Amino acid sequence: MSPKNASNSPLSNATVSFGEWMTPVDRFPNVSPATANHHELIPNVATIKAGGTVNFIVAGFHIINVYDDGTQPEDINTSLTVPPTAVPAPLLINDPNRRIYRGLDPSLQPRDRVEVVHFAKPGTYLVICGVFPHFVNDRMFGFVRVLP
Ligand SMILES: [Cu+2]
Repeated sequence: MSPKNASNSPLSNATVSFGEWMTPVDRFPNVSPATANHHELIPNVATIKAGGTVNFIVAGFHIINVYDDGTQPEDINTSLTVPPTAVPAPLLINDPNRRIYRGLDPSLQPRDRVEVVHFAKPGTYLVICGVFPHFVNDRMFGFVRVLP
């Protein structure tokens, strides 16, 4: 069986921590305190090869939005929003221009989950958290660099 695309390359995938639980914190038995969540993508720039994937490990109340090659944070129209399905929760940024992936509505999800995103073409892709105050106030974004 021959490997396809980047599936056997060392850069076939990367893991990005999409929000992090601070320490010390006690989450037992099922507690996710918003004040104990760090709003950052780590690493801030992930590198893979075309045809590879990024495993976004989401910790906290976050929504993944991926924008096409070359999009910058300033290009995002933050006046376009959508309310989360389950309220009360902060508004979610909903700028569809050049958006190639929008993740699950966090208001319907547990506070810890994984979303796996495939990148077919080379480029530099902006990844933002669409939770309004996370992106606007905390600048919660990063990039995926996809090599040929
Ligand atoms: Cu967030």
